[in-house]
Amino acid sequence: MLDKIKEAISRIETLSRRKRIIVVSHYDTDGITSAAIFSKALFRWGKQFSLEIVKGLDEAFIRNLGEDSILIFLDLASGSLDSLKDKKTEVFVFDHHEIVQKIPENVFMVNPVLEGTEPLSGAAICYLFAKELSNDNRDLANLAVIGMVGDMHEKNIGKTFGGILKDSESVVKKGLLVYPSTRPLDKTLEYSSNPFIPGVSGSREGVLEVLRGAGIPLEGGRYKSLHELSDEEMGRLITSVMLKNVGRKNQEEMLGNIFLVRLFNRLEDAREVSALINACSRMGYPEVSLGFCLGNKSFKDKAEDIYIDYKQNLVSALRYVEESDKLEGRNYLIINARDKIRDTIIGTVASIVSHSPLYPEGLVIIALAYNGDMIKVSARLSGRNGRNVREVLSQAVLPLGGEVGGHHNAAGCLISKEKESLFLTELQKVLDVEMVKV
Ligand SMILES: [Mn+2]
Repeated sequence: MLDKIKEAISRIETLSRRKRIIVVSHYDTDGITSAAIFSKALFRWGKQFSLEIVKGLDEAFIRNLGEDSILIFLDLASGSLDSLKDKKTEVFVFDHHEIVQKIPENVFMVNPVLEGTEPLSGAAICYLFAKELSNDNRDLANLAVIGMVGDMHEKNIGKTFGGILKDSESVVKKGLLVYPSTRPLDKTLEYSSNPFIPGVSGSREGVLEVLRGAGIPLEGGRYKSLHELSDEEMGRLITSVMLKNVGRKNQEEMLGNIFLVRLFNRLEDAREVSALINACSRMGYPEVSLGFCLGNKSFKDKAEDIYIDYKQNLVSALRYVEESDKLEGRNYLIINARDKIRDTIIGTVASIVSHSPLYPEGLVIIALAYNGDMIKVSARLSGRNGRNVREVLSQAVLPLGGEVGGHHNAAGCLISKEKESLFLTELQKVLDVEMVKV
């Protein structure tokens, strides 16, 4: 892939002498960190450019992009190649998503999928680009680590990711994946909602019991943080948490690598930073998380305020789910939040519900929220075994028109608001019919 990156650099170098550059990136953590790395690298390279952060790409957006500029897409566009082929300008795509259409002549694609290398996030690809431009860009490696963690590419550390971790001087530790691993353990466990640990999350009693069971004492009036634990203590903590959770849906997902990255001259938990960046975007402030990633102190304070706001938003959304009327079947739960929950967090809400110990393995959870004249639909499967939720959505959407994205355990689609009741009827039909077959 480095050869591809080198070629992209020389092409951009030549083209940028007579054309402006427009960079477009995605609004999630990986997209924001990609944008931050790429803009810093372009700036240091002496290139002028403009940057746009988007929720997703649609045909109208692509049509409106100027053709007197080079177009550079980060962390997206692999699925929009058919729309890009009509652009009368050079297009560069630095992305890691699946390529479903033919790569047009005017598109230069840098994508690990093409190279058969280890899976990398958009931010990691942008970092390789930046580092190829100059070794001075190694200070951007911490952002690449956050992007990798944000896109959940962190389970297996391959050669490339290993190199990025080394450049970033991150600290990696195996352990329990509750975050932030930088706070006193009792607080981290008590406030952990992702993962939600039954009998521990939200329960002071439960937390103290787990810590006692693990033989982790109060020291000088405070508990150690997760990353301060010795290997032995970490082992005992894992046993103690697992004992409280025998038979739980996603036990092994709770174990993995903890990453500490340096930001604003402090070691921060990459998961926590990723959650903060995501929160800003989902609350409608992607420019704040971008400023934060670029190291701007005033944006840091703003981002932290938005993050608190986001968590409160999520709590009230979950309360709404608890209290509102739901359409319930034997193996499904439909939450129609209309305008009561933001479309940008409805997927997160559905995920949290699907991990809740209140609901059995195999339950299909479908949540709807308005987005202008459209409705955002998110489907999740509780646990691992059960119906393919992408197929469920596809069948329900088929008669109405619309495209479904996702996979077996998590999927989503957009439908027009006018079709709300029709969709709900179709959906219940699909869900009920299958129940008879089972
Ligand atoms: Mn990504």
